[in-house]
Amino acid sequence: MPGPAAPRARRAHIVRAALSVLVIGFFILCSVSPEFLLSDRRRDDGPRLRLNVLFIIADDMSAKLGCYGDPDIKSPNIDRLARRGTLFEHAYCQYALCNPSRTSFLSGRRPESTGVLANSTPPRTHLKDIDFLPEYFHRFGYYTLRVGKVAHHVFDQDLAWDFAEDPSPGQKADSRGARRRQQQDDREENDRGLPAVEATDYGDEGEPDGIAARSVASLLEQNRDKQFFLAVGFERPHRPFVAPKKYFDLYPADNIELPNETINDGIPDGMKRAIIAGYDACISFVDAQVGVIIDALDRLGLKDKTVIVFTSDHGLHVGEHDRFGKKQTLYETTARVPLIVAAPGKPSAASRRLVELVDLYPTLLDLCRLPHPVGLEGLSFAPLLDRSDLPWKEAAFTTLYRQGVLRQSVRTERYRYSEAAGDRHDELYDHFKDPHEYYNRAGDFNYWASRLILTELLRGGWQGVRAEMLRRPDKQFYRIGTNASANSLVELR
Ligand SMILES: [Ca+2]
Repeated sequence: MPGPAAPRARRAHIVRAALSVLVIGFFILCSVSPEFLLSDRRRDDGPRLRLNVLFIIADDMSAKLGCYGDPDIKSPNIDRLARRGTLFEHAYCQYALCNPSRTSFLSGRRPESTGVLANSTPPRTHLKDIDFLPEYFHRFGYYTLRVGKVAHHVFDQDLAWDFAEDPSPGQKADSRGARRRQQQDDREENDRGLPAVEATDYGDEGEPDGIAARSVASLLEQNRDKQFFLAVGFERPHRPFVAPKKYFDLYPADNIELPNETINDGIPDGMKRAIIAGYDACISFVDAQVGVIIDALDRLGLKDKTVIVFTSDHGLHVGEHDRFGKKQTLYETTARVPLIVAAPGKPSAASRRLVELVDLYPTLLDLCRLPHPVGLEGLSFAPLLDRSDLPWKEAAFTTLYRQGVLRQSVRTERYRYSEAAGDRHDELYDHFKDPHEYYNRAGDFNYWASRLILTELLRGGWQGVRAEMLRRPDKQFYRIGTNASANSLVELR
């Protein structure tokens, strides 16, 4: 008679056999293809395998860089970032002022929806329940870090981050720097609104942006094994135009060429040249800080795990249209921004397609394989990172609210058209013939048909452009508005 030990022996045999199968199977799997395991986990969207995000934002930086074809600007670090990613030649902000622009791209919504049209309006005034970009990434297990000005600085606390730091020379460097800068800020008020300019005798590490870049390098090292979303906002080239002297040495003021449109406005030419030189020096200074961050990322082996974005909240007039240190216009100078996106595995390219800062939110979600929340008003341009010349949306929109009047501007491949409610002061510029926007064609009979099309394009707004893009990938024709009749098909270009 078999005792009670027999079933136990059978069970033990079965368990041993099952374990053997599992172990042998595991080794077969590993020997065939270690990547198989990796790809399998990728199919599961394993959170550990999602890409990190490094989001670098400059303040008031026009697309005035070597990689954008400016032969006078020294920007070797941003240029090399452009060579390893996609440089967008026609990227536009939604509002040429800090807080409205930043609130827009951080919320993924346009200024008309955020209701934030001034620097004094808190970002959540009309958006209480939404996730801003870092908050959404946090929901999916990302460790979110902020260094410097990402939202408009007085409202940076309104967005939730896992870690936040505001570099200040008063904390880590010689306090003379902070005092001197304050004096410059005060001087701005007494100087016809012109930006103060000063070359300092500090090293990069004594300036706020230098501190920020080195802090980011350190944070990358500390968090290299985490899945992170790290945003760094530089203070420059926003006024006052202050940077270490070595960057001013790159731009002798006597060599600065004034834009053609400068007029006799009582400001001495020498002062104008000094302001332009100061702005250019600040661009090169920020470029060097970008280099510090990119070098750290590469040194830490994070290049193949991290999406890098470089952009600015809007551009700045520094001589163009005879404005010095001015934003809040709807000219190309302020609406256009530098934008570079470098993602692992994507080719190096330059894209002439129209993209908008409001597109960044869904684009980053796509690159990190996160779902889209409802309410986003941009369009992911992730496909352009694979094919930079894909047919794309026909128009970009920028808004401005001043003195009680809402002005809106639409940019197509060829034209910029801006108008205010009530059809006052319309402006139409033909970028094929007039890239500096010297000649307003709004009243020119030769442009009446184009103006009609652009007016309707502005009326249809971003929804009309997006709807049409999804329906008509061939892009030969544009259907005016969203509810247009069949005979409203018009050739746009
Ligand atoms: Ca700004």
